[in-house]
Formats: sequence, C-alpha cells, structure tokens
Amino acid sequence: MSEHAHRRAQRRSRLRRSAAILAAAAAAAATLLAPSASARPAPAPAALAAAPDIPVANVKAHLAQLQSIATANGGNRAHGRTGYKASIDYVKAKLDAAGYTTTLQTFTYNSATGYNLIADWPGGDTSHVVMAGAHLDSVTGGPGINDNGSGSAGILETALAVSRAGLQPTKHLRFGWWGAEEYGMIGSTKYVNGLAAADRSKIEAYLNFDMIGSPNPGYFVYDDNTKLDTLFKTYFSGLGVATEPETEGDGRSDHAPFKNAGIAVGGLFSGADYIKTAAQATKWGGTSGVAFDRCYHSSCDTSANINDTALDRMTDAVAYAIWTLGTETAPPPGTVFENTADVAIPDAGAAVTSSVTVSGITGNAPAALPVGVVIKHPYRGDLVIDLVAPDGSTYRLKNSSSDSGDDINTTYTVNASSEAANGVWKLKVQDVGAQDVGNIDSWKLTF
Ligand code: DTR
Ligand code: ZN
Ligand code: ZN
Ligand code: CA
Repeated sequence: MSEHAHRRAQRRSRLRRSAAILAAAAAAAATLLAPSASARPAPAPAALAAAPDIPVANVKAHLAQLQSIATANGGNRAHGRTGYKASIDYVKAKLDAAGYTTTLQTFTYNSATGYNLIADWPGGDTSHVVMAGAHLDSVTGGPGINDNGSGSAGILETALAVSRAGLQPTKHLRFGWWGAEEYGMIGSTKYVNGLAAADRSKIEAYLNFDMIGSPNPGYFVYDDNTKLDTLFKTYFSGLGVATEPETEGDGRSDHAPFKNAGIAVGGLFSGADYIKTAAQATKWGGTSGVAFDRCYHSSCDTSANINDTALDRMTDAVAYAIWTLGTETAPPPGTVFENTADVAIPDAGAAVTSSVTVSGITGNAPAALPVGVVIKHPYRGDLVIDLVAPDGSTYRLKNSSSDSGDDINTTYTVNASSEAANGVWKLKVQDVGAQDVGNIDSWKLTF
C-alpha cells in the first residue's frame, strides 16, 4: 500500500471513530440547524421616491389616437406604411413637449424605411441606464392596439408621468419605441447592434412591454433575470395578483437582442394566441378554453380589444419598475453577495458550480476582490477551486495537493479589476482525488 493510501486509510479509521461521536451530537442538534437557504438575492434596491398611479384613462387616450391613426391610414400601423410613421410622429411630439431628448433612428427593411424612437430623460448617471421599450408597429392585417399599442402607450404614459413629477432619478432613464418587430425584432436589433460596447454595458436593465392589455388577460412576468423578475412579482403580489413566468421563449419580442448582448432583461406580457386554462381562469378570471387575445394579429385588434384592468395594473407595474430601478442608490461599500445553498461535489468527478448575481455595483470589480469560501470535505487536498467572472474569465483560487486536512473556510483575494462587477459570478469546484467526498457549504463576494 502506498504511503499516500496508507495515510488515507489511517485517516479514514480515525474519522470513523470520531464520526460516530459526531453523529450522536448532530442528531441532537439537527432540529436547531436551519437548512441552508438558497442564494441570498442582491440587496433590495432602495427607492428614493414612490411611483405614482398611472391614470389608465391617459393610456386609453393614447390608444384612441393610435386607433384613429390606423383608421386614417389603411387600417394598420405596420412597418413601411404611413400609419407607422404617423404613430412615431404622435409619440415623439408628446415626448418633445414633455422635455425629453428624442432621437429618430432610421433603418431599411424590405426596401422600406423603418424608424426607432429613443427618448432620454435628461439627468441621472449616464453610466447606469435603465431602459424600457415597446414595439410600435402593428401587423399589416390590423391596427395593433393590443399588439402593441398597449405596450407603447403604457411606457409613453409612464415617461410623461416622469416628466410631470419632475423626477430626478439617480440613474439615467431611457425609453425606446421599436419599428418592424413583427418582421423579427428588426428595429430593436438594429438599435442594440448599433451600440458601442461601452454604451451597451451601461444599460443595467432593459424592460420590454409587448401586449399588456389582452382582453382575456394573463399576468406573465419574464423570467430571464432574478432581480427584475422579483421586482415585478413583488409589485403584483402587493396587488394580490398571482403571476406566471413568461415561458413562450426568449425570442418572442424585443428583449431578445438585448438579452443576446448580455444585458439584464425583464418585462410583462398579458398573453397572445395561447389558450387560457381552467386553472388560469380560476386564478385570473376571464374565460378558459379561449385565447388570451382572440384578435392577435387580426383586424379586430382595435381599441375595443383591451382589458382596462390588465392595462391599468400592467402600466402601474411599469411605473413601479422605472421608479424603483431609476432611483436606486448604489449599495454601500462592503456589500456582500452570498449563496448559502449546499452543492454536493461528486467524488473524483465533474466540477460543480454555485452562482451569485451581483447587481447595482458601479463599474468594475476591485483589484482585491475578497472571495469567501466554505466547503465541507474530509480531504481538502482533493479540491480544485476557481472563480468564474460573468464574462467567463476564470481565476484559480486553489490547486489540488496532498493536504489531508478537513474542510475549507478561507477568504481568497482576486484581482478582478478587469471584470464588470454586475452579472452572474460562479464558484467552480472539482474533486480530483478518489475517496473522501464533500460539498460546497456557502460562498460570498464582497464589493
Ligand atoms: N411575438 C409578439 C407576441 C408574443 C408572443 N409571445 C410572446 C412572449 C413575450 C412577449 C411577446 C410575445 C408579437 O407578435 O409582437
Ligand atoms: Zn405581433
Ligand atoms: Zn407584439
Ligand atoms: Ca475525493
């Protein structure tokens, strides 16, 4: 038997004796120990001002205008048609009058000129942008009042409420109305791809609102980002309205190009041509066995094709998100982002990871980033440990060795100054030695 194996054998018999003693003690203490919690979310944002109620009558007035525009322009507001440009002109005029800095971005698609409208609210830290967007185009077959006049009017009225309040956010607020979404998110893709990398990384959150007034409504929250998902779920739980994750797939609206660019995305959706189930009708009211919007992409998607309660609730949720995110104050130095969930480490097997989502931190991570690691393992020499930054860069914290000691409870220091602070960081652990097995107990980053 090799010296190494012999030492392990001795350690194992010592461990068996002490394990029996420990087991008895653990049984007594087990009722006192709380099971390890899941990852601790980023610190709750501290909103400096409460969001106002958005008058749904104002939102409906915008929808009436968009309906009139469609009626006057061949029954639609589609890309490349006169009704779309008239819609953009309507929204832009409202924002110019309210003090926004507006930019009309043109592009060509299917040999027709398309338009994006970007509106910046002057002020706020321009290195931290909170953005809300909605596509303004309809299909050619109808006026597109729910799809997507509802989202367009909802963010427009929220933007006007920001102006009425004279809000002075800590972060920079930006709103976008996209062209040619119905042809495959053409306008929003053009916008994102046109951003310099530095400008892209300044967008801390993009919130998308596409169909938020469906006549047989559901309340769906995009589940792409924990913080933004939680923000909307918190709002709706305050109303006593249950929500469901929006699971129709990432590529279904204008948040897709933002997500593909690594920007945190969230949003709300009240349903399209899918059928409301009996359980959903019990939860939300309305009619089961019928589509959330029977007029999806049809000529009957008119101003009569709106559920006012859904539009009201959804638009108030938009305002809540804009006010909360827009007035967040940066977390104080020494903010801890921790994951306390146990993760089993397979013996001499594949690496495992545990994640923490860092948000609200300005700029890059520090040159001396403390990484606190707690691992339960009877032979820590088996373990190789890495820190993985949001962009995938890997930093070696510990190599394997012949260290036969128990457990790891160490704070490593990493020069992570080239890494953007915000995003999903991972601890990656691999057990590379046969026998002896353990688990990640918790780990944390301190900014
Ligand atoms: N594709 C959108 C409607 C749509 C369908 N599923 C989802 C999910 C999330 C947002 C939007 C949608 C359109 O027709 O504009
Ligand atoms: Zn559509
Ligand atoms: Zn849409
Ligand atoms: Ca092992």
